[in-house]
Amino acid sequence: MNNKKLITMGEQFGRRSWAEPWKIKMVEPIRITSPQERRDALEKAGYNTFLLHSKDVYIDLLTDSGTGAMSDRQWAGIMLGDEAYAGSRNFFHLEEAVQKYYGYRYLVPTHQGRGAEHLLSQALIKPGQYVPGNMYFTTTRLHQELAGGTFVDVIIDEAHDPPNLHPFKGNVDLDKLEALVKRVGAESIPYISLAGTVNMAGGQPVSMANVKALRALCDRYSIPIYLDATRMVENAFFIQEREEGYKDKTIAAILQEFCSFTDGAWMSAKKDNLVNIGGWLAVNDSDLFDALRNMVVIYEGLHTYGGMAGRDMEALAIGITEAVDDDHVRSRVEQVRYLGNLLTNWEIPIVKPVGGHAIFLDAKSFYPHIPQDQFPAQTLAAGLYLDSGIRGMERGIVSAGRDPKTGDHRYPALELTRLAIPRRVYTQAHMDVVAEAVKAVYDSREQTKGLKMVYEPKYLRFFQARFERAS
Ligand code: PLI
Repeated sequence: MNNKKLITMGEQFGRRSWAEPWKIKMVEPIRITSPQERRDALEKAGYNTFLLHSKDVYIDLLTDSGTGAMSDRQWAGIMLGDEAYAGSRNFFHLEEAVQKYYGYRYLVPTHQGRGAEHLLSQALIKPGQYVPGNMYFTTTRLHQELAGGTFVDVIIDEAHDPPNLHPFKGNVDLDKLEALVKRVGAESIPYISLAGTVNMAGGQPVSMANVKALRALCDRYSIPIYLDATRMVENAFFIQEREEGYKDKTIAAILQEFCSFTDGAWMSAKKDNLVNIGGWLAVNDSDLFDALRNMVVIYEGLHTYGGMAGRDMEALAIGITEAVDDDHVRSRVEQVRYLGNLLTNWEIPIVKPVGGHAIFLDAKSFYPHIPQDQFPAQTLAAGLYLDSGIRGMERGIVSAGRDPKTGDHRYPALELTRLAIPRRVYTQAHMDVVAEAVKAVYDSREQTKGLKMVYEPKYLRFFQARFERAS
């Protein structure tokens, strides 16, 4: 692994530039559709970008989950799959990689992140308990609720304010957390659900100082901390860039230090870990591990594959190693930032500072004339697809769902349309095309009408809901 910082030509000659630390060996053709084709496709999809067929999409920024490009080494690893039902050697490679880079003792493999969320929530949460965290994530909160818990948002207020330039908008507000502990009692809090970076806040990081202080507070009340490590490598990059004392530390060292303040982590390996499918759960407590290892065989598969094929585990073990390479992380975040800078130069409202995995367009500011219950962010995702075949995703009122107690819409402060950048897939030219498309949609914003929801599934409605144009 090469953890030396790359000195770019740009830095050498006083310009700021970067280039990807890889070259392209295989390409996948993509096709731009006609405006009429896009109108037909979007109508068929009920104005929901999740329901589009990917053949009708030009640049696919729906998600950075499972959409990255694997390296030649990962593909070589696929050929080394040991497909034994039990005790596959690929599992032991994976276990070693997680222990080495994340530092936890025990590993439970799962088919993806929500498999791990299910196991952890069922193992730790008792009905009536509260789970504080730094902003909700859709699947995470649902699993906590299905286990009988109530999620409580204890992120700092700045996270809910798109233009606020706080460098660590993912931080936990320790006063909010302590007030909750005092109100409900530490015994009603099974764990803190800490995410680094925070997806729904715009890919915003948590500082090392914050996790250290959180650890001290939790130790006072004997509350464990479990980390959603899905994009923790990107979080480590922001610590290296912004936090005093970390400039000369490697991403790998920062990642390990951060994890050392937590009791375990769950992972959607489809993001940071550079694979198309996979996940894991890792803990330090041996009793909890026994419980999880027993549960995984009910819901995912035997404890040495957890829903993955042997080849998937090998690609994942290699992906973990590649993910912490400093040059890789830097070019990944800088590509997202490149797109953000283009949009910022045109004064298009986005969440700032630009986060690790995506640009989040501030749909409330795009469409101040569309009320939140006419789904401004869903409208914007649809508008961008109609303009150019670019697919983004709603991250606002539709994603927030309904309050399970009252049945009313939740009205989140953030009404965002996310353009997530897959890892190692698109070029700078694609980013230019995306920026121009967003600008075209922004320039015609005043004529845009909102949407009404005509079909709503019970769980995680954003995946399958259908809409029509509001009259
Ligand atoms: O999609 P899964 O089941 O592998 O992982 C669920 C999950 C957990 N935590 C976080 C922070 C996520 O972002 C996440 C999945 N995110 C998706 C699919 C996304 O598009 O952001």
